[in-house]
Amino acid sequence: MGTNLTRKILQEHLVSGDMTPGETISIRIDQVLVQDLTGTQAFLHFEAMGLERVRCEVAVCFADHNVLQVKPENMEDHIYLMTAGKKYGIWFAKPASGIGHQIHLEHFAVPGKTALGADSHTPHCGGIGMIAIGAGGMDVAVAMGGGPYHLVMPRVVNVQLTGALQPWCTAKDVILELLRRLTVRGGKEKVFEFTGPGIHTLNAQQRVTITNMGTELGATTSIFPSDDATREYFRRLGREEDWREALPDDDAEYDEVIDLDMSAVEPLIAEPSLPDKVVPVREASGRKVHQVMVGSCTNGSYTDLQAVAKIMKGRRVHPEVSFFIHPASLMDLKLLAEEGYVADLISAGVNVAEATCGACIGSGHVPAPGTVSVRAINRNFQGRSGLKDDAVYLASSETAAATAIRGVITDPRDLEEEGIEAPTAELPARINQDNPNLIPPAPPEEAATMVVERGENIVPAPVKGALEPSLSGNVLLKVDDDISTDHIMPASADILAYRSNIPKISEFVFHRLDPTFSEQAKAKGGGFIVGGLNYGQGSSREHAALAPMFLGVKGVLAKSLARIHHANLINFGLLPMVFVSPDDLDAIEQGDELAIDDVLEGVDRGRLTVQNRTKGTTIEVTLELTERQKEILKAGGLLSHTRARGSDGPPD
Ligand code: MIC
Ligand code: SF4
Repeated sequence: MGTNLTRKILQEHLVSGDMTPGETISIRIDQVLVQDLTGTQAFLHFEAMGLERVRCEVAVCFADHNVLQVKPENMEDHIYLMTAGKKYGIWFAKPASGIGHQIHLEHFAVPGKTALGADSHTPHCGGIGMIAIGAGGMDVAVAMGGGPYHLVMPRVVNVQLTGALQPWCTAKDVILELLRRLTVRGGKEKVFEFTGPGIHTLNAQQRVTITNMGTELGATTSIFPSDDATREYFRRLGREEDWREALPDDDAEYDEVIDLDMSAVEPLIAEPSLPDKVVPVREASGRKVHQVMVGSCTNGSYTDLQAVAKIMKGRRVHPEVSFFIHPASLMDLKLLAEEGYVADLISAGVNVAEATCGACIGSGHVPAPGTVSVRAINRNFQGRSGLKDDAVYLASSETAAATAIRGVITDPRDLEEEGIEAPTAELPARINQDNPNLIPPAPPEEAATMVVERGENIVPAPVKGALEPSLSGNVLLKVDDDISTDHIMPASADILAYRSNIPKISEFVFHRLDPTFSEQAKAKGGGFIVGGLNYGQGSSREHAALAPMFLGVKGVLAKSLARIHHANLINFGLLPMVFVSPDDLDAIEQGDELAIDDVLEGVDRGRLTVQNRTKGTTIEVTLELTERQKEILKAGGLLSHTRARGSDGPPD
C-alpha cells in the first residue's frame, strides 16, 4: 500500500520516534510564525535560550491582532517585536499588513515544508500542501532556535470529497458540515487529509478556508495535496518558482476514511456559542440581526470579499444592521480597490475596516447586550466578541451578506428571488507581493550591533521552581465541558495590551466566569482547576497556562484536555490530570481541598492519587506524558528544564 501525504512530509522531517499513531515523534520545522499576542512571550523565551539568530529557514512575526493600539502598551509590544525580529533574523509584518496566516500563505508558504505557528490557525497553510501546526509560544521558540517539535503521531483521516459545491454553497459550509458531524472534540490527535475527485473543483483559497477552520475540530492539522490548482495559485502570486508538487500515492493508506459529497452540502450556520452547533441556515432563518462581519483568517481573502462585493453591488445594507469587513491581506485589499470592488462595498454601506484580526479577537465592534451578530469567521466561544453573554453565529461570507441585506438570518439562496446571481469563488488575477509593510530582518553583520527596544510592558515571564513532592490546595473553580482558552485567559482590546506582562494579565484569568478568580487564587496560595471534556480548546495562547501558573495554580483535573493547552500546561510546570473514571468529576465541588502525595513518583508512573480532604474520598488521575515531558514537569517547566541541564541553545 502507498503512503499518504501527511506521512510523507512527516517522514521527510522526522528527527526521532516511531510513526505509529499515538507514539511521540519529533520533527524538524522549516518555517516559524508568531503574531503580536503570542510573539512577545515567544521572543522572550527565545532570548532566554541565548541564541543570536533564528536557525529555521523562515521566521516571521505578524502584527495583526493588536493593531487598534488602544493602549500605549500595544505599540510598545510592536516596537519590541520589530527590533528583536530585525536583530534575530525574523521578518516583521507591520500593523495592517493583513492577518498573519494569509500573508504567510501568500508570501512565504511552500508546499511540502513544515511550519509551526504560535497561533492555532496555522493549519491555514495546509491548504497548499504544508504540514502547518499551531503550538504554544514556548514550543515555537524552540523551533526558532532550530530545535525539533514534539507531537503525538496523529491518525491520518482521509476526507474523500466527491461532487461539487452547488450555487451559494461554499468551502465554509464544507468545514461546518465536518464540524456538524465530528464536533469540536472530533479531531484530537488527527490530521485531516483531503483527497477525492471533489478537490479538483476547489481552488487553493477555498481549500485554505477548510484547513484553517479544521482547527475547530481540535485537529493537529489539515492538509490538501499540492497539485495543478495549487500551482495556478502560486502563478497568480508571482511565486511559481516556490511551487512544488506534493501528492499522496494513488494507493495511499489512511487510518480512517470519511466520505463527503459536496453536492449535498447546503448553507450552514453555527449557533451560539460553539463552532459545532451547526444547523442549516434555513432552520435559523428569520432571526433579527444587528451586526454582520466578514473577515478573519478564514473568510477575509480576496475570494470571500469579491463574492460579498458582487452580492452587495447596487444594494444597501439593511438600515438596522452594522456590516463591516476585515480584509485578511493588505495586498488583496489593494487589488479589490483597483478592481472597483471596494467602491461597491462602500456604496452599499459596508464598513471596510482595517486588514487585521479586529473583531474576531474582540478588538472593536463589540455587540450590544441582547443583540445577534452573524460572522463569517471561525470561532464563537462565549464572550469572545467582548460581550459576556454574546450571541454570535458563524456562517459563510455569502450567508453573512444575505443576512446584512435582509436584516434577519437569511439563506443566501433566497437572494435569487431578488435576481442576485450566486458569485463564483474567484482567485485574484495577480497579487503583487510587494507589501510595503513587510520588513525583512537585518543582515547578520548589521544585526550584531542592533539594540532591542524593550518598553516597560515587556516583562520576562516568571519561571516556576521545581515540582514539589506533595501538593495541596482548594478547587478554585469548577467548569463545564469545552471550556476554551478564551474563557481561561480572555482576549478583547483592554486585556490584550498586557500579553507581554504576565503579572498584569493574570488579573484577568477566568474574568468573565468569575471576576474574583485572580484575587481568590492569590489569597489561597493557588490551588486546582477542575473541568470537563476538551478543557482548553481553541487558541494556542500559552497565557492560559502561564498566567494561572503565576497565580499559583498547580494543575488541572479534567475529563480530557485539548492538544495545545495540554502541551502549554506542561511547558509551564502545571499538572495536566485526566480522571481515570470521568464520573469522579461529579464528586468534586468548587472549594474542596485536594492533596496529592508522591507527586514526583506519580509523574514518572503517569498516574496520581488525589485525596479530596473535604469529602474524604480519593480520585485516580492519569498524566499522558512522554519521558521528555516528565522531566520538563519535574523541573517546573521547559525553561527551568533547559536551565537545569545547564545548556544554552534550544532544548532537544
Ligand atoms: C485566536 O484566534 O483565538 C487567536 C487570538 O488567534 C489565538 C492566539 C492568541 O490568543 O494569541 C490562536 O488562535 O491561537
Ligand atoms: Fe486572528 Fe481570528 Fe484568525 Fe485568530 S482566528 S488569527 S484572531 S483572524
